Amino acid sequence: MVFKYIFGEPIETQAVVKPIEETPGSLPYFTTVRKEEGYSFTFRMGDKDKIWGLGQQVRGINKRGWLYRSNNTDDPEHTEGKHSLYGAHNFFVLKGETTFGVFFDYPGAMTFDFGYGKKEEMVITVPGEDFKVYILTEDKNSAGEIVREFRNIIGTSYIPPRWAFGYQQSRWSYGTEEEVYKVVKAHQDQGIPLEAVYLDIDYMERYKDFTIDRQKFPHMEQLIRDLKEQHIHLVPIIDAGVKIEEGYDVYQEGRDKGYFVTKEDGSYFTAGVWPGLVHLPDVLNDKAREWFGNGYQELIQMGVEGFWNDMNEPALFYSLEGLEAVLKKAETINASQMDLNDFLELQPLMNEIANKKEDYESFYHEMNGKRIRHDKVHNLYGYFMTKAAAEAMDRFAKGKRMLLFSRSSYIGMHRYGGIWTGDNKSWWSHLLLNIKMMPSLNMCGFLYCGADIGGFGDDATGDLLLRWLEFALFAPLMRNHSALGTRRQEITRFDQMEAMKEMIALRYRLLPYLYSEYLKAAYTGGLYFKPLAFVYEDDAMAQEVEDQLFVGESIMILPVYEQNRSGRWAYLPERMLLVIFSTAREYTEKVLEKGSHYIPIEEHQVALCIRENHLLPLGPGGQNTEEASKGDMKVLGFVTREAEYEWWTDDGVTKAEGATDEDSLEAKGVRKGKFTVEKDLKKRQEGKKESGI
Ligand code: MIG
Repeated sequence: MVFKYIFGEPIETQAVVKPIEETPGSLPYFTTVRKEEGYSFTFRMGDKDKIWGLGQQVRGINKRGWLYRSNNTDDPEHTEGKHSLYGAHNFFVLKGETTFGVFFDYPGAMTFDFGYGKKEEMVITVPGEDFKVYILTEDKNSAGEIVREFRNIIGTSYIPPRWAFGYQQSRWSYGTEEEVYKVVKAHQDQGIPLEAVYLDIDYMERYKDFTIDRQKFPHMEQLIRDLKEQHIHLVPIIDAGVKIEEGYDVYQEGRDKGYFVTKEDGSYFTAGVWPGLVHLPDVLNDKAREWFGNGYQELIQMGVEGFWNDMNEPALFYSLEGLEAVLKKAETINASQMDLNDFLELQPLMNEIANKKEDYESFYHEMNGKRIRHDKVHNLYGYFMTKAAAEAMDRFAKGKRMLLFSRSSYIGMHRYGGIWTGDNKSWWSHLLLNIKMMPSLNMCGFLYCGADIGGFGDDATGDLLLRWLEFALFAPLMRNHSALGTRRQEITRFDQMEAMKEMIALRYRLLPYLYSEYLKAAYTGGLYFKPLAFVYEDDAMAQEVEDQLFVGESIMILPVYEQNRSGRWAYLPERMLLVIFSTAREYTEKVLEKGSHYIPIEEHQVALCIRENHLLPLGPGGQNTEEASKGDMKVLGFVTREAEYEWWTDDGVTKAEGATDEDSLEAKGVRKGKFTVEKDLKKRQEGKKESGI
């Protein structure tokens, strides 16, 4: 059951797409308190209550015991002391004696205190008057079913083209044509599958959106064509801010038509980002959004089939006013007479100039005929920038699935694109963070997700990259990306390259299964990455396991996320078949009983468990997703009676024209096959080595 409560006159965020009648009265479960500004909602938690959700956030899968703030922020330090990352995903399930789901459709900054202030108190604070709250309940008190209910009201998640499940290589930046060709060649020489190469900000002319630096990319059209012939897609970045420069058509048009956000006095708000001074397109305004989307057209016509949208929190290095204030302050201080107090006053001025609250409160959007101050809708900016791109793709590449993902997001954007989790670091703790974040994102509708494999900031080591690949080979978005100034991170640069290559090859063998499970998760509101707690709702141990995940219905993965480890402990909530892959073709199998086990997993190995009477189809693999989707499939299985696997697929490129959530799967192009296996237990219990399947 879904109950909807309306406070004031909420902004239409389009997060929820199913029409739901308003429920009169006040929120169940919570004590509502009217504050001077806004409301707070308090719920007394039981000792054992767990909280799942909130999407892109720091810390564990169980969100209890910390204060989270939905306030989309460009902050590259994803440490556990932080309260916000790039997304605002205001949905969670509380699971305990009572079990319910909650979604706060409020696009301004708000907080979720999950037992931070008081151990047993949940306090949700909305510092605004206008918002909607959805409360979801379900007969069996199943967290998974509540998530499904939620996913059903927010609409089908974005489905990328199948090639976007291939291995992708990025770097800030591959700055010239030659460099792109070199990266491609380095992979091809080693027989490493590669399906996308990314262009970071340096392909543009002085960081101007929708331009190409022709000095560095004189033959862009040909580059795109050449790569595509080899099944490789070139994926350019688009930043939110539009450079202020006379003669630059995007700037001039936006300025003349009034499509940028404005300050109180009606003049355009000016900020500093990569291009220098910029205006921000008012993507919350329908006309401005369509106009900004038109910018993608030229690249699409050149053959580009994928984009990544960056800096759309929106990130502000500074505002013009903010910078002026700092410089003015600095002028008042005389260096030779400066005392420590002056210094301590001066020092943070520059450090704190970025992404300032006062700046976000100083500009306005024109949304559906209403002038709205930015901070009230802050968390929608990345969502609507991505919607601009998605709508443009529908106009300029009709009927074709395109790759699209964003850094900043809000629930609702999950229908238009995926996300990458931003500027993580080459740290083992961030591999673990990646593992824990994925299921939470899935709960909020974001399925096409991934972190920068190997880590973005800081220097990666070969063992970290390898272990990371061993997890990320299960993630829909499998992209290696790293920052300017860090150690080069292509797999060809490490001693462990052969092992890394095998893990990528294994990804391609798993592709039919992973893609099938992705389609199921998207079309049925299920989780692609599932915590054990969602599979074994009555198993107390399983409730707490956060470093093993189900991927789809058949397998539980056991990633190794610590350095210098040749194995790990794992908890099996039931008897399962352990499969350890040493290469894409060689593996060992062993039945393990329910309970805790130490499992040796060498650096070059990846471990997963198949559930009893479940199957894992394996494809032939190949150099690209097209090859990997054809040909004979084998199945691995742990079959003690019989097992069946329903295999879903489609053509991988077509976007079902105008299909609505109500249309049948067939109408959306989904085809289903079936594997059935009957087997006797004896053979499987012996544990045997097979190769060359
Ligand atoms: O201020 O475009 O998260 O992936 O490489 C940094 C350069 C801007 C942040 C993105 C990152 C990208 C980088 N960008």
